[in-house]
Amino acid sequence: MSGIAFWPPAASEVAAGVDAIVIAMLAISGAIVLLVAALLLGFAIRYRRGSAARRGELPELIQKEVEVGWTAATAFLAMFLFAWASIAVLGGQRGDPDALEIHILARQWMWKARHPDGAREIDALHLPRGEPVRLVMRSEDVIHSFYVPSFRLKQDVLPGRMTQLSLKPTQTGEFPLFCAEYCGTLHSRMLGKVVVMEPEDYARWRAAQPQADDLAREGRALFESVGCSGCHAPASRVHAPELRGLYGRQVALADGSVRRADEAYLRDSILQPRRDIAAGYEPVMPPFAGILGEGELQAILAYLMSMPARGASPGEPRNMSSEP
Ligand code: HEC
Ligand SMILES: [Cu+2]
Repeated sequence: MSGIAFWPPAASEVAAGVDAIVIAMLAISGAIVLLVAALLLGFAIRYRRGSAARRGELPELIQKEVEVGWTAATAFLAMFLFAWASIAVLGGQRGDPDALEIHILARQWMWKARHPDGAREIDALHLPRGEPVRLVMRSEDVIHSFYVPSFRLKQDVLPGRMTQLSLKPTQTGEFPLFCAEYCGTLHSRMLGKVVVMEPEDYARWRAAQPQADDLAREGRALFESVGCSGCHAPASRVHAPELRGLYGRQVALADGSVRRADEAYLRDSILQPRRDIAAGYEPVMPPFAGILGEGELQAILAYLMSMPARGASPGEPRNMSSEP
């Protein structure tokens, strides 16, 4: 990519709205600059040395009215812009439950993406046009910021905390992806591209990618090497729950509540097992927060999510058939 695109294409659903706000703010700021410059010039001429203009104290009343007037007007203007921008930006973040969920892992200095069936890519992100997408983002090290100017969207990516970005691409093509938070020596090279394709092309692209197997396989090796299997393997002497087919199931907890074992539940169960104890088990599992890196955790999660329940219903996406 060469040069700077001062007005990149508007390629997401919120882009046109954001542009309208930018133009309105430019127009308002421009009008204020003109007004101030004109007054400055006018007063400089009128009150130049030796002119006959009247000088001295302003009448008290006029002074007060002008003061109240401009304070109220600018406060109103600021609140109006605040409301307008909030509605435009937050409206797009309400999130669609059926959105395509893609995981983004940022690290010094690359962007990694993982698609629902496990297809992975680095410094590139393929998206289908016209479909709602939710990016679930985490950082493995420092704070990064996911920024796609053509989408008019930017979101910080933090270590130890998940952030989300909902969007809907509206144009096919390739759009640059930047890191917009200084994150070390090669920050300026933390670049990628977003490739928006027609939904059929995206489906074809995804099907052609190597699937989750490699990530899940990595997770399976970790499952043994960090000691999970010592308790969770069927033959273990520790009384620990069966993890096969856990993903997506309803889980009864010791406090009497029931939760769906989604990815967030699995993640919490590994990092902070004392928070949600499975009913009928002792809270003997050690917390793995600070022990597993984000990448390792994602591999283990991919492994857990890839294990089908015995007699799993078809239709559930499962992509690893091998036994634990
Ligand atoms: C010392 C034995 C032990 C080790 C080691 C261990 N676990 Fe556990 N795990 C348990 C027990 C007991 C429970 C049930 C009580 C609870 O929910 O904390 C459990 C619960 C879980 C759950 C929630 C299951 C459910 O039905 O709600 C998950 C997921 C899990 N472990 C994954 C792992 C992973 C991944 C590792 C390795 C990083 C691991 N465990 C290491 C003993 C262990
Ligand atoms: Cu960065």
